[in-house]
Amino acid sequence: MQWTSGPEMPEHPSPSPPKGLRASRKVLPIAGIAAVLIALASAMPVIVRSILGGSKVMAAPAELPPISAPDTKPAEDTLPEMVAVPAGSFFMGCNEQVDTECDSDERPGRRVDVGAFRIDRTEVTVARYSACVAAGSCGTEGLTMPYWNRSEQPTEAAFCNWGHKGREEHPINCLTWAQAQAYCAWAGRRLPTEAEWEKAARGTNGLKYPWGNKTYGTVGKAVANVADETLRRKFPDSHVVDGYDDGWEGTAPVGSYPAGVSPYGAADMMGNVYEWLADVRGDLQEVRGGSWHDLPETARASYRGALDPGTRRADIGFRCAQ
Ligand SMILES: [Ca+2]
Ligand SMILES: [Ca+2]
Repeated sequence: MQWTSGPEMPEHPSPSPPKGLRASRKVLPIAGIAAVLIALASAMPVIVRSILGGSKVMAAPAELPPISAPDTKPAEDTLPEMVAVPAGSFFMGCNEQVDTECDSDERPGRRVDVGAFRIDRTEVTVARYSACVAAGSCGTEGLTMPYWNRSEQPTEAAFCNWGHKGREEHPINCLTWAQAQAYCAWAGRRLPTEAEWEKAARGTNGLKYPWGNKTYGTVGKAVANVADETLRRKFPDSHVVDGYDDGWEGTAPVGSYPAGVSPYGAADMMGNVYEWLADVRGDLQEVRGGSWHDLPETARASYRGALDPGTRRADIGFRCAQ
């Protein structure tokens, strides 16, 4: 297999802030409208009955067609566990006090207000995603074949987790933004905004990483699944964090690094897979967090990436918020 440094994240178009909230509004109304429609549909028989009951003029119809809300929402206890992030401001963007690796699109560092929300403790796994497939609300198209630059990328297909026995607890990857969005909608959730994601990842005080400011290989424990010595043993040309070993050359089962959780207890906010977000940048969709083939400079809490939403890559998955 050809595998050197892996596919690069595309160039960042220059940012046009503020985009976070604008993008989330684009996405949220879909869920909102659906909820209203479902509420209306389920209320309909009651409304009809009360109209009929209150009217002595109108004859009872011979037959009312049954109206029922689509019952696709799964039971809460079958969905990924969530952690709570309280309302309040946090430090977003480049924290120059602790981080000399920032790109221009992370500047300036500033305080941003975010309302209370919850976010999945882990990335959505293959097993969780397959429940949505079984319910008929998620698709499997392309899940075994990476796709970018308008072409399929078979050399990376072995890293796609769908259909691989033993990877049920690994993150679902090789899926488009729309497929991620569909899962969250089915779950009664939504993709996080960029600000929500970053707050969940680094807390309020501008940590460089979820666990603090010490970089990979200096914490004393594996803190995240990035490009490490395990990857280099399998693909000797890989650029990796020298001396750091997290045990996985591709994705790892979610939640494998308790020493690397964020101040709110969210796991794998750095590494394993990048995560699709609600926010857009021009025609591109934001992703965050770095992955199993990233080096430390791109697996930092404030690092930003954006991709064509139709991209399917083995280093991109997602988690939902609410
Ligand atoms: Ca690794
Ligand atoms: Ca991640």
